[in-house]
Amino acid sequence: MARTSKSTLTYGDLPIVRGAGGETHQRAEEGYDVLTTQQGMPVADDQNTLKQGARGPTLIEDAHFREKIFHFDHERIPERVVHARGYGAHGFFETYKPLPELTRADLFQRAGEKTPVFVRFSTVAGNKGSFDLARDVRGFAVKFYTQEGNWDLVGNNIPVFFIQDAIKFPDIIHSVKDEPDKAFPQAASAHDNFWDFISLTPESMHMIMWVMSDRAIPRSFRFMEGFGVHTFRLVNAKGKSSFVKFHWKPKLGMQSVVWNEAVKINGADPDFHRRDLWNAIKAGDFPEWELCLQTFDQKFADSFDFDVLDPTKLIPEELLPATPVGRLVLDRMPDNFFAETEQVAFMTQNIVPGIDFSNDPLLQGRNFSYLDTQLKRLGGPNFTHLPINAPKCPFHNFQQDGHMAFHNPVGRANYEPNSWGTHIGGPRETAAGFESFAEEAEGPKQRLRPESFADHYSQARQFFISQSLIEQRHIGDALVFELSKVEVPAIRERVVSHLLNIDEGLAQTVADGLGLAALPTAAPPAVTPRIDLPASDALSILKNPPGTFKGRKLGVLITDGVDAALLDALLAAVTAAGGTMELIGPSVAGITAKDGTVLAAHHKIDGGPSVLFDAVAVLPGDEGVQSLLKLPAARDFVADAYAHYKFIGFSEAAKKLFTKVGLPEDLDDGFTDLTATDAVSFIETCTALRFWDRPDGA
Ligand code: HDE
Repeated sequence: MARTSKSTLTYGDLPIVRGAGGETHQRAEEGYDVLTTQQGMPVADDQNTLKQGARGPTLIEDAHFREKIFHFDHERIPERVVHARGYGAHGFFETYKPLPELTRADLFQRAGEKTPVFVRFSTVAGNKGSFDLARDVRGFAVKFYTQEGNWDLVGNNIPVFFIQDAIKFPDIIHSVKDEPDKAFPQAASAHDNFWDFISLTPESMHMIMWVMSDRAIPRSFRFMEGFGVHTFRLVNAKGKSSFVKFHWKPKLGMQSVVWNEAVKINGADPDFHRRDLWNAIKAGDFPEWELCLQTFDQKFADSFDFDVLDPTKLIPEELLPATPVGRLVLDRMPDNFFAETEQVAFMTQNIVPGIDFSNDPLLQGRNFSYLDTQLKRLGGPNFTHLPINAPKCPFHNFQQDGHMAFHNPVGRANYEPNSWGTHIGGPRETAAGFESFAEEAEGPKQRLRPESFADHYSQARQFFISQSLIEQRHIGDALVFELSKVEVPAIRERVVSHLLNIDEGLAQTVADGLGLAALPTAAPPAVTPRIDLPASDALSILKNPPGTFKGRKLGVLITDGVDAALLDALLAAVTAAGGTMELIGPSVAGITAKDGTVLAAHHKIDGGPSVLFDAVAVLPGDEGVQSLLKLPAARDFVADAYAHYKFIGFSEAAKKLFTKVGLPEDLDDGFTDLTATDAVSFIETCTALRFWDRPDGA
């Protein structure tokens, strides 16, 4: 029987999809158009089940129907218990210069060498279908497919963590996820369970400062830092070990949204972060990060104020600079989300010769958890055979069989040692293989938190005082918002009692915001006195502005009668700065400019609110502005851009809309009259990203 209606090609000739899902059959290629069952049997009718008579019962012998429904019923795998919502991309890591003094890791031996990588960004608390702009930590997991095996650097966009010991992980995660009786709130920490646990866990205070800061509402994955969090080891060929902290620094600089904007983005575009990454990579605007290392020896570790094994602490860059050693470039989106992003299995225990663990008790616990969780999620021990998880270097061992094994070695030898000769007998150990750093360890077996982990407030304060005043205000606002959702007053007060140990001004602000009658007494700290550490500017986003509009987006609200030449000038200026521009109109069908040109809009106004853009221009025609005055979405566009401190370019007619919205008569310096100022200067102004001097912003 012929298998295609259009050509003589058969199912067996189907091409293979590039890299991604491995030997995946192409679904929709021209000419490969015969629908078959999984067994390869051509299907004649995919519209109707097999019935006894036209209106009769469905027959169980309908194997095609049963196979189709059975497969559909099994499409889902368990979502990740944390970091369920994520988005990934392929790329490469390029080594700047060899680092043999520090490490024998193969990927750091040759300048210019490119190691393939897969990166997955995620939120922690929300489930797979939650929105992108939850206030949350972002995962930043990188799988390096090195020539000596896969190295997974499974990090976050915040350099410290809530807890010091892995045994508390289920507790912190249960507390932040939806409450078990109600099953809400989802993807939000603003509820009693979370703050109850936090208020009883002072070691979380440093991390709390970070998650209440703008770091937890990034503008894009492309504009955030990443951190390995724990102290790791690098080991060189002579067996010498150095401690290391890993940092990813975005080439485009850091940027966050404001909270009121985050709330609105979640409604306007729940996929804001994934769309951003997809659009940037598809447009060839490949995001980059530099891998920077803070390396140090035991002597430094001993002299440092905190225990380097404590994951609630960081080492300020002013004390120990982070040196760039290579760059990460993301240049290709997965072909199939499930095969790659969903099935990718990151595991902290995936390290390579030249990299090793420290005794950080959180890291040690993670090394158990990640293998265990993949078994549950991916259903069997052969998840390493999936193309996204398999090493790209040769790999040979005597592991065999199991569910869905698709690396099936041939021959007799399936054990080691054997006497079947080098080739037939299979692989052997090598002296160049991985060896654990021979760290001395002694002491009684005990469940104990070291005293060196006991200072919970000094670095929390350091983070707070390192922020600009605007960022400090955001931390206060976030705490007030979150704690206002907490129903039990005692929990609110307990949190404020910790804040008193961090910063009295902050504690007072939060107490005022919550309407507390009086400040509670400060929580008794485990260690007194708190050390007053100097501010570290590297911890602030706003003190490190990107000074570029590259990778950013201008939204232009237009109507009939818009000045097309002005739009051309704006587009040229944005493009020259490395940004993008989108048009928003009363309809997507088209806008007729003053000169008669018809322009298609990217968004109808209701679907293109100003929260989706980094800066806006409001350029209605003289007549067209009248229609905008009546549209709530147009009024919100302007009111929100203003409240979110955005730079706003405008034409004369836009002033009618400004007045309608109630903006001050005297426009502040965040406004640029585009009929009087050239587009290039306006975009230059926009590189500051926000006009924070607006007193009545959100
Ligand atoms: Fe994870 N974490 N984690 N975590 N984590 C998982 O593994 C866990 C921690 C991080 O995109 C799980 O595959 C424990 C710190 C990222 O696929 C699970 C502890 C940091 C991702 C797990 C921690 C992370 C995960 C769930 C405390 C920053 C997403 C699904 C001891 C350094 C990876 C999975 C991806 C995922 C356990 C703490 C980062 C259950 C037990 C600290 C980025 O294994």
